[in-house]
Amino acid sequence: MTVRLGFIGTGDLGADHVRRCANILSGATVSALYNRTQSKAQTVAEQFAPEALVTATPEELIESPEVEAIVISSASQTYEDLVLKAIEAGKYVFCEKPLTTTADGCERILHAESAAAKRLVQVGFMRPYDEGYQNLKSLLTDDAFGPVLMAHAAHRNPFSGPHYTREMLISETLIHDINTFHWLLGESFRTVQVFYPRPTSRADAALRDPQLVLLETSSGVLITVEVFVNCQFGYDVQCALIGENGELRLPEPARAALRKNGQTSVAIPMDCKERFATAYDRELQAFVDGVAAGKLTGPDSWAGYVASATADACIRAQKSGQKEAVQLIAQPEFYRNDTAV
Ligand code: ISE
Repeated sequence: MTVRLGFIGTGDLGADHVRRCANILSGATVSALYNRTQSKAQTVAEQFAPEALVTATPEELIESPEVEAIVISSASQTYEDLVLKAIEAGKYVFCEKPLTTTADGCERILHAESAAAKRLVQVGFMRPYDEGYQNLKSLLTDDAFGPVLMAHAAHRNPFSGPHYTREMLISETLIHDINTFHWLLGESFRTVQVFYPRPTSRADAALRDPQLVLLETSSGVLITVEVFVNCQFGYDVQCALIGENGELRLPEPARAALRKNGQTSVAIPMDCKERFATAYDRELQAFVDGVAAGKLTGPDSWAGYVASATADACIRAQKSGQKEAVQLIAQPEFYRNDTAV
């Protein structure tokens, strides 16, 4: 069976997902494309899927009989409306993170999906598909490690575009770390606090880059996350967990070390597409396989909701300078037995 995919948003990451579908994934084909600037969708179609339909609106794509399942990588503000429309059309939908820009929007998706009585949504958190993170998770669940007490993480980008705002350090960047710890530890968060260290002079002062976020989980694990989106040197993701019996560290991506002129050097990836290339392949393959099997796996709308509700609390904490409580609704029954990655 070949799953016919429609792609909404063919910008940087969206075009990369189209390429992935055309060249790497098995069991899927690119059947339609939509982009706000239509010529961009046409260019991507010419490059990877000349037969694909280029639609004038996202609704036309969602409703097209040529499209069995939808991949959304447009601007984050458009996700809620598009995911709700896909659910209404009864179609499976893969939506990039954040599922919605605030927790309210995620709640509407939770209601719509539970009312449809069928899991239709997979959220594009790719780290659970990364081999290093999977290795961390399996060692963590090994009894020998003992309970986790603390964790330290860093999420660094070389540069942020001029469009980046102070809130986006949370809603677009930290959101990955929130989901990562939710998934790794299997618990959500109680409180959050945001600290502003001395800012870098290499970014707009209004951004307040970098930021240090303190997350406290329901069982009391304390997690520090450094978010630094203009670190200059590379796309760098670090994670260490400290347990009663030891420490676990995320491995660096495998890269050969060059010894030359009295120095050793190892390349650092420069963006997420490079750092998580294989994880992106695997998350989209899982989506295609889930659609073909009629049963999605991977990050669900509940994971999207927990991440957005925690991000909302962090944005409140950015403004208040205080510790803020994370307010979560009770987990609907519908999501309790979902298959995580
Ligand atoms: C971007 O949207 C991503 O998802 C990247 O993984 C993250 O590092 C970056 O900060 C975001 O802007």
